[in-house]
Amino acid sequence: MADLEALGQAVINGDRDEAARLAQKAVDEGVDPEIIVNEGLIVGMNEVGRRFKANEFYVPEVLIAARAMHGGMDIVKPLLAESGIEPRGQVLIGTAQGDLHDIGKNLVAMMLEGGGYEVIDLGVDVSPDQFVEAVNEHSPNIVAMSALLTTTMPGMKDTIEALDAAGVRQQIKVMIGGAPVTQDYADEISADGYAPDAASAVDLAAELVASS
Ligand code: B1M
Repeated sequence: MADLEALGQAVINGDRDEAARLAQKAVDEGVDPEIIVNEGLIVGMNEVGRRFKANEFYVPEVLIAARAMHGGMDIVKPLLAESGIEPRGQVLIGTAQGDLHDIGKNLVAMMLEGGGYEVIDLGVDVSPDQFVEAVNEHSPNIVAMSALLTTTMPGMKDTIEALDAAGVRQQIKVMIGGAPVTQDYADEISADGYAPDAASAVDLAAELVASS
């Protein structure tokens, strides 16, 4: 019988092969793909987020767990697409213009995927115009920006202003983060939310989607 608890545990253990094997086994046994994701993969990734917040897990463990989650998702994703199951929301993510630091951004993206969001990753050094263009193309729920340099933080403000000027600011929520970023800065530039770490970013995304 499909063991979704073991699937979640394989994610926590960062065992990609085991996660893929258990996901395939559940699929073969006819378990609903949404249940495999919600009661196996996401449960595992939520626990990873909790341990990361509690300083029981560090960046390497989270990255390895995210890789295992992807191993399971690779099996289930085509079935989810076929069955037309909607993700919890769509997030457009990138680092602020001029910023090449992507480790934190990648962690946030992986945790969001683990939390059931569809993530479109624009990569690093994303200009305000590129964010606007991508919003027009994808109509996401959330635009998420990461900055690690004090000198690139203004790129977040410029992006919010560009979204405003393009007339799309009201249709999306903006969340920001990164080591030098604070709640005060988020308030100052009228972002909708700030998260201090990747696990909190998932909680914030849920709040923002619920309030949109
Ligand atoms: Co650079 N770097 N770096 N660097 N680098 C820092 C950030 C720095 C603090 C080092 C220092 O001087 N002590 C300093 C910034 C000073 C400042 O502005 N305050 C600095 C500098 C100055 C530079 C260069 C200018 C150096 C130079 O060339 N003279 C240059 C700039 C390049 C550029 O971006 N244009 C540069 C280059 C680089 C490397 C390319 C060598 C490399 C980046 C590799 C890569 O990312 N692919 C690098 C690295 C690795 C660092 C340090 C060592 C580590 C950053 C990191 O990955 N942390 C960093 C010093 C340090 O922090 N000890 C440093 C781990 C990561 C998991 O944390 O990104 O904070 P973080 O993400 C966290 C949270 O912040 C949050 O969640 C994550 C997980 O919990 N979070 C979000 C992040 N984004 C979020 C978004 C959200 C929500 C939460 O919502 C959307």
